[in-house]
Amino acid sequence: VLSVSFVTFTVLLSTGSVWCPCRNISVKPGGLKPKTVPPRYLGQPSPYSHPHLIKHGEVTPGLSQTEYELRRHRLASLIEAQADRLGPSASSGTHVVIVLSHPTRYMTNDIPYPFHQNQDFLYLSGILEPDSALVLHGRGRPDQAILFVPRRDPGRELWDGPRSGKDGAAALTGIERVHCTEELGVVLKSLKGTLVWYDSSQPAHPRLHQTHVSPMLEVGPMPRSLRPLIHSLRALKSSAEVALMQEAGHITAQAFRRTMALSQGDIDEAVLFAKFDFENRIHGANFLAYPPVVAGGNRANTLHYINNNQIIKDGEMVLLDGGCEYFGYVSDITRTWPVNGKFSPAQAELYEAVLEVQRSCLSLCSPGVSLDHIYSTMLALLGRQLRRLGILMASTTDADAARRYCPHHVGHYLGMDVHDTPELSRSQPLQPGMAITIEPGLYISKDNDQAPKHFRGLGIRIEDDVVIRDKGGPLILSSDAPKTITDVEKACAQR
Ligand SMILES: [Mn+2]
Repeated sequence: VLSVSFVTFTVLLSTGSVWCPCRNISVKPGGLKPKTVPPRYLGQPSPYSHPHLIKHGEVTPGLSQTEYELRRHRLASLIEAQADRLGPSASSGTHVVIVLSHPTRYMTNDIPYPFHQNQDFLYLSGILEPDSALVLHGRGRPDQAILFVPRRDPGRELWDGPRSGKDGAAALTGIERVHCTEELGVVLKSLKGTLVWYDSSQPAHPRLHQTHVSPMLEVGPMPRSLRPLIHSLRALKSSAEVALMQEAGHITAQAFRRTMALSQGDIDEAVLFAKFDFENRIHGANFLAYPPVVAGGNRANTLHYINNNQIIKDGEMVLLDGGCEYFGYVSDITRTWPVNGKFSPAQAELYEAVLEVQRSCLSLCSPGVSLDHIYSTMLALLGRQLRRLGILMASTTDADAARRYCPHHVGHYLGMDVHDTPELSRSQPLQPGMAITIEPGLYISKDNDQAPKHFRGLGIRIEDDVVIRDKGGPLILSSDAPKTITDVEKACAQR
C-alpha cells in the first residue's frame, strides 16, 4: 500500500481524478474548484490576505486542497484495509476517525506561546487554528469529512486576532461540512460509530478530549490507534512536500554559510545563535525548528547543549545543529567548523574521518535499506576510523567502541517534525519519498585520558537532510551548506 511512487500522484493530480493505489478505485476529489475565500482576514494566511504566500486553491502555502483531500482519502483506504482484516462485521461497520488540534499553550498567566499545530491534525486538514478538530466517518470507509473550528467571537478576536469561522474554513479547505467546535460532542454522538479510530492515551487537546470525546468513548467501542496509520502516510513525502523541505534546507544552508562568515577567534555562542536565527528568518523561514545547539570547544560533547552562552576561544571549533520550519516542514542540519576559519591538523584529521563516514552513509540512502542498517554500518566505519587515528586499542571490537564515541543513532525521519513520525520503526526499509537525516559524529571529551591528547576536547558531527529516490541516488536537501574542509574555510573567509 505504501510503496506507491508519489511521482505517479502528481501526474494524476493535474488531470483531475486521482487513482487511489490502495484499492484500485478512482476517487474524484471534491476540492477541484476551490471557492473564493471571504474577503477578510482569516485565522491563517489566505489567498485574499496573503497573496504573496499562498495561491488560490491552496490551503497552506504550497499545498493544495486536492493534496489535503488525497491525504484523507489515503487514510480512509488504510482504515478500510485494516477493517477488512478484522472480519465482515468490522468491514461493514460505521467508522469514526477523530483528530484534535493542539490547544493554545501559555508561557505564564495569559501570555500565550507562539501557537504550534498538532502535525497529525495539520497534515489532514491544513487548519492552523487551536481548539479545532477533524472527524472522518462513513460506512465501510471513513471518507466523509467534518471540520470543527472555533466560533467567530468579536470579543476574543479583539485580543487573539481574526478567526476563520465556518465559512472561512470551508472556503479555505474545501471541506463542505464545518461546525463550531462546541458542537463536536453532539455530532460525535449522532454518528453512532461502531469502529472508532482515535488516540486516547495522550490526547492532543486534553480539554476537548474531556468535554467532547470522553463521553462518547465511555458508551462506545474501544478506540483503535490512529497515529501509526497517519505516520505511515506522513513518512512518504509528495513532490509538493519535498519542494517545501527543499526550501527549508536551502534557507538553513545559506544561514550556515553566513554564520560561518561571521565567526572569528573568541566569539560568543550567543552571537552565532542570533546570526543563525536571523539568517533563517530573513530568508523566509517561519522560525527555527528547535532550540539550536551552538556548542564551542568541549561543549560539543554535550549532545543536547542549548545554553549557547559561552565564549568560543580562538583555535576552538563550534558545533552548530540547527534547522528552520518553512510552512510546516523542517530542516535539521549540523556543521562543525573552527571559529578562526582554519582547521588545525588534529581538527582536520578528525573532521576528515567523520566526513568520510558521513559520505559512505549517504551513499547507502536508497530504497530497501533501513536506518538501522545504515546505523550499524556507521558504527563499523567509525570503529575503523578510530583505530586508524590511534584512538582505539587493537583489542576492542570496532562497533562497541564506536558506540562509546558516538552515542547517538545515525539519523531519524524528517518532515513536519524534526524527529518525524516516531511511530515508524527505524528497522523498516526506506522507500522513495521518505526523508531522513544522516548525522554521524565523534565526541572525544577533554577528560578522556585514553584518547591521544591532541584529539581531546573535540566533538564533531556532520548532518545532512536526505530524500530517498528511486533512481539518481539520494536527494540531499542541505547540499548548499559548506562541508568539505576547503569549502568551510572558504565560507569562513567570506566577509
Ligand atoms: Mn538531527
